[in-house]
Amino acid sequence: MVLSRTTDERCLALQRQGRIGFYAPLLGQEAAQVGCALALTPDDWVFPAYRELAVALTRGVPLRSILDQLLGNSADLTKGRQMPNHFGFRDYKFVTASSPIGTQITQAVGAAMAAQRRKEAVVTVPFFGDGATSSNDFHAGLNFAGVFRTPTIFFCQNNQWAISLPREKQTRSKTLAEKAEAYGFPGVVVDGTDVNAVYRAVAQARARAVRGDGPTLIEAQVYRLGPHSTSDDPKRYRTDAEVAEWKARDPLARMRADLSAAGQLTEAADQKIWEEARAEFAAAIEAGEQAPPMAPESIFEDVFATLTPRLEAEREEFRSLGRGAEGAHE
Ligand SMILES: Cc1ncc(C[n+]2csc(CCOP(=O)(O)OP(=O)(O)O)c2C)c(N)n1
Ligand SMILES: [Mg+2]
Repeated sequence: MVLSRTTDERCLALQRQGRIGFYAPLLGQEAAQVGCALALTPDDWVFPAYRELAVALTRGVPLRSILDQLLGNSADLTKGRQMPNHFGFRDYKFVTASSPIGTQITQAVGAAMAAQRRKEAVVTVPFFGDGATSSNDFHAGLNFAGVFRTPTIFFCQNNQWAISLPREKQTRSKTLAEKAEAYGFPGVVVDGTDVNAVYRAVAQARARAVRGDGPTLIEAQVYRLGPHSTSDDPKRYRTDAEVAEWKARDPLARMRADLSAAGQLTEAADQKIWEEARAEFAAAIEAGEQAPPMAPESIFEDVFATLTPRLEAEREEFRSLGRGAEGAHE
């Protein structure tokens, strides 16, 4: 949670400095993501949206790999071709995020059906927001999951806002979790600022899914303390008072208070955790910024095994402009 918070703060600054192009902070949602990810196994499949940094970190994805994607450098596994923050890590069963809202929900259900047929004891977990519960894919996905009792944990982070649209305008339902009832499986509301509560809810849902008892919808109630993304100014649509109310429920402060009260965290140990996170970030961003950019000529690769004559000609023209060399860029 501390590494995630540190990354969030630094990435917002890096974007303002023009060192990365775009970032979507998860400030306030750390406990929901970490609690959920800890209750999964490395064999489970994660289908994230664009805000799941802490899920990636908890699954063991190196911070450096995440920063490489944000930088779009030559070490970026998505080769600079994906929108920043839409990373994917095959080795960690962390499927590449796509920007259209909700598409990962049906994909996760399909993957769960495949796991069922292969008799694999794994679950699939689509991550999505309150806004995504209005998407077609949410309803199609939950319906299929209910009918086929797929091992899927629908993990909804209700952060109260879909960009500038508040939760009250998203649906007349009292909770988002209760929507599961219509599809014939349980929906659970959990305090997403409480890492232990989230962990328990997801562990229960996982046990149920692996037993063959089918899916669960979990609504983790959180708040997006930061902007929707670096392209957003939340002051235009919500009050400082509302933000302050939720800031008082900062999941990191809660975790620190709980651990201190239990005698499991000293002031010195806490400080050390923050220092280590800052040092880890500093080393990762330094290495990432030193890596050369993607070679421009690579745009001709990976679509066709053999280039079409037309693309071949375009590549020749590209080379003749002297821009094909490794690292050449403007
Ligand atoms: C199909 C589709 N419609 C609209 C958008 C534009 N859009 C991007 S993020 C977003 C809000 C999503 O809100 P929510 O699901 O609550 O997730 P959050 O951003 O709060 O984590 C919208 C409408 C989109 N990406 N895809
Ligand atoms: Mg939202």
